[in-house]
Amino acid sequence: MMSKRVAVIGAGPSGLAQLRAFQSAAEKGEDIPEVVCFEKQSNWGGLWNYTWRTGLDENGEPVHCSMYRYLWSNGPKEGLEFADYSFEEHFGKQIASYPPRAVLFDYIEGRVIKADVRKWIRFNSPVRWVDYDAETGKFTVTVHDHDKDSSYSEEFDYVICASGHFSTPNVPYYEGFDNFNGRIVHAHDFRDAREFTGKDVLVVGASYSAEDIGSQCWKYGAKSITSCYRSAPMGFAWPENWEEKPALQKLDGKTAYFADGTTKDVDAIILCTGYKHFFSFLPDDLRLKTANRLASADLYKGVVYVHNPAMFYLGMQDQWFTFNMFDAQAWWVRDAIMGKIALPNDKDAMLADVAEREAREEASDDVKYAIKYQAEYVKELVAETDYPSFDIDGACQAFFEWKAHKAEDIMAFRNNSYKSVITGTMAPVHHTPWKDALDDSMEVYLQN
Ligand code: FAD
Ligand code: NA7
Repeated sequence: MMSKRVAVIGAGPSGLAQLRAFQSAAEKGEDIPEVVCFEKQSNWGGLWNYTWRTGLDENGEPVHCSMYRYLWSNGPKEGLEFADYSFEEHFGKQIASYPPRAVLFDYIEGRVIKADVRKWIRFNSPVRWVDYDAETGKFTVTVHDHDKDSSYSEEFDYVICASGHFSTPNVPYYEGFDNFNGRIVHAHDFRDAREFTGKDVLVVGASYSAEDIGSQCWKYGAKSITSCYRSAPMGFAWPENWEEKPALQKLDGKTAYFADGTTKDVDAIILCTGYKHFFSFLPDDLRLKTANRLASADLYKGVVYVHNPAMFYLGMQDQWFTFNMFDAQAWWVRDAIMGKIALPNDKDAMLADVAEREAREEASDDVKYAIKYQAEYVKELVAETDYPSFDIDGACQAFFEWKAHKAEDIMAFRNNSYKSVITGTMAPVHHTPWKDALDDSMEVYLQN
């Protein structure tokens, strides 16, 4: 055993990728550092670990989960498949392309059960604070153990922050909210679309949450959906009881006013207005400050914190690629920590890398360009480690088809299937069209 100690904050898909990366090196006989993963929740899986709770959890901590019942993958699973653990290996057969949350949770969990890394995780253990001492070159991580109801601190040589960035809601205020006689809820606290059956629902925002939560409400019988955008409409061919309007201006009683002068009476308002990168446990000198974009600020190679290269971040980018990108990052960070990859020894070189990534991202606002941009990033990292290489262009192809299927019919895109870039097998067509599949349990989904 190397004497170095590594702290991983969070056991969601990113943190678990990090544990699997170290375990795979150990499996090959390499000398790995001691890895300790701190997880605030009582189980792993991050956002994919569903809870009915909202607000504060059983320990009084902010609830992490932003997922909701009936959530199915919003992109094809062929874009996120682990290169070292295929869907076929996990389920014993190929499955349809847009699995519900419970199915993906099972898949994420399957790989780390196999790797036997649960023993590295301390659950019910929110990290409260991290300090870096330049003299000793060590981090002090302060944690609250809710099982024992006690706080303690330990020293580490490296810290990897994998705490996610789709959990702390961005909640705007609009005039008239205080006097509105219905429910106003952010997407983070949305749980069951059946709450809105028969209601006129206003959805604020024009990105994934607005599209999917609006679609859930539509599927489970809302009377009407009105969505409104600040910058640009989503522009899909919506069903007849869904209307897309420009920016919300104010509420007066139950009446919503929009920028084009039109109004609509609504029963409930769902704010799908995005999330904040929020790290209450990090001091100024370690805390990442970035917008939700593909080239995050201050991260060399998208993972090394330029102001302290013993501090790493996983999964902080906006995401086309998810699980396989977190893997590429985790394998790369592992190798940087284990000395197999050398980091530049001056900050300017790292900042130049960040600037180059930002400029390249800003060169086009075309969606295909953005998907390819992130694909190139995944390729770049995969090429520098022993993470199994896979057909990343093939994954892009699945994303391009997905985009076209959404444009064709937003309420039917999940009925399509794609080819695995890991095993080469075509996914079966799901047995029930998405709009009619009201039971999204794993048992029902796998009945193909
Ligand atoms: P998270 O999943 O957020 O995990 C972070 C972990 O860190 C959590 O377990 C949390 O409890 C823990 N943590 C946080 N703070 C602390 C602390 N102080 N101490 C200890 N532990 C802490 N991606 C897809 O690929 N397909 C989809 O269909 C999809 N749908 C999504 C739907 C919604 C509503 C949202 C919000 C996201 C969706 N995503 C989807 C994207 C999602 O970001 C990734 O799939 C993935 O969950 C990110 O993994 P992560 O580990 O980086 O972060
Ligand atoms: P996103 O993708 O960050 O989108 C946030 C949306 O909210 C976007 O349309 C914003 O409009 C809009 N927004 C933000 N602030 C406001 C205010 N103040 N008023 C009106 N509209 C606003 O977040 P999502 O929750 O949709 O998606 C996050 C992840 O969850 C994603 O990766 C999915 O996988 C699931 P803008 O375009 O900035 O004008």
